[in-house]
Amino acid sequence: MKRLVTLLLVLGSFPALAQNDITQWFREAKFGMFIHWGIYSVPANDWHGEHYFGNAEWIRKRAKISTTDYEAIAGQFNPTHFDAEEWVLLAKSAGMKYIVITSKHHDGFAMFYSKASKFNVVDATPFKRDPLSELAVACKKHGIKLGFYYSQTQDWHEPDAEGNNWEYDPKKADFGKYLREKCMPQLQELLTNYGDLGLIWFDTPERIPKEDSQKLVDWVHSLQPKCLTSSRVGNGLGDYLCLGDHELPTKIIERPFEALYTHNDTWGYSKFDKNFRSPKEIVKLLVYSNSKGGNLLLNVGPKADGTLPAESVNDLKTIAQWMKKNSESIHGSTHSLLPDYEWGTATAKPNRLFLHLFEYPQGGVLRIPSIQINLKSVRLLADKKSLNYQQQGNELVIYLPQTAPDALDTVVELNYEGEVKAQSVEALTEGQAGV
Ligand code: JFZ
Repeated sequence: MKRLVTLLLVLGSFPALAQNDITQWFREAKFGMFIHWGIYSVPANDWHGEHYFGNAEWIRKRAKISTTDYEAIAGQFNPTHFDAEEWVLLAKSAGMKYIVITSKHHDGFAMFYSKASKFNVVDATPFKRDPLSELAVACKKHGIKLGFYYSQTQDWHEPDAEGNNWEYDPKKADFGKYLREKCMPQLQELLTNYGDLGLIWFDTPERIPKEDSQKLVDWVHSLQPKCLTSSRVGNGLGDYLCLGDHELPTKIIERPFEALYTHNDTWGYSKFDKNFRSPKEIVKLLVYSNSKGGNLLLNVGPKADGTLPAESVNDLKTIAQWMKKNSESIHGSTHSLLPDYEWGTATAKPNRLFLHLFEYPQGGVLRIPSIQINLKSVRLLADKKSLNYQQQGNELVIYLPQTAPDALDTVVELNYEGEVKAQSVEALTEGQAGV
């Protein structure tokens, strides 16, 4: 049982950011696109007729593919339909403010031109183009921040890195050598050749020693002081917190954070996976992340031909329609100090509260118990139509249309003056250690 206590809420006074806070853009972004793209999109979970389910970017390890066979896949990777601007515009229309793409996943293949390893998209594929540089240009043109995922510890192509225990003996691995000769030089390439980056998304720290995690964070900051590092760099370091995969916080987290979700049940593209989350579920994840003070990073897995799965394109277009009418409740907003309710949750700006109705109340009558608020107006955010309401004692009753005006998420905007007193869940702040 959650113990309820009455808190005095002063919604205009969120903690001020230090002037030089490099996380500011990230805190304001709210919604990002994660892209897991690599040569694993060629087998797409189908390895010589054997079907795999779940994370398609793990095919090499799961099927214990040899270096020779895996390198041969690169020879088939030719995504001629890739159009960086199309991806960026789709993300932008859905209200996403940043894109994070796999520059090198655990398979060790660089999706960028690299002098540090021949196992890269320009040298090892018939495509010969550098998709990350095309993406960097398109992001810059359309005002979207770009971040690179980089698997710093696992690299199944390298005997000295972690992960490939079917071909190499982990006891003989010289991790320092791999760091010096591949990981750090490639990070330098990424941080030098693609303009200003928003972040480096490190992942699966595994057994990385603390001094190496620190070395990587320092390396990134020495090359681009404003570039953020994710907490998965390991050992409690990093500039912002990545939650566990498919994890939503239940409490407000003051530290900048990101919840991350796949669209279906894999990060990389799988031929077999049609189990996509609906646009409504995605908006709900976005709103609940925002209602706890953080971002949602939603993944898409492009195909080997360079196109996005039709489901991802369609669903993001549906979300774009919702965003057009309701973005004020996301961008420029953050958590309120109200609890979650059975119908949904709230986000806030100074003097405004946004109620997100995911479970539309019976007959359109919304009852909020235990709230003292000096209301100026109550409206539907999408069309600014005023709604009738009543305040009796500490109960607020809002009279909405009988049926939901927006099946995804109907947003009610409360404009108020002064302070709000509401019944709230105790200890709303902090918690959630994450990864
Ligand atoms: C990692 C990767 O192995 C995976 O392929 C994908 O890139 C994903 C985003 O990150 O997988 C993880 C890492 C951490 C957790 C779960 C899966 N976790 O902490 O819950």
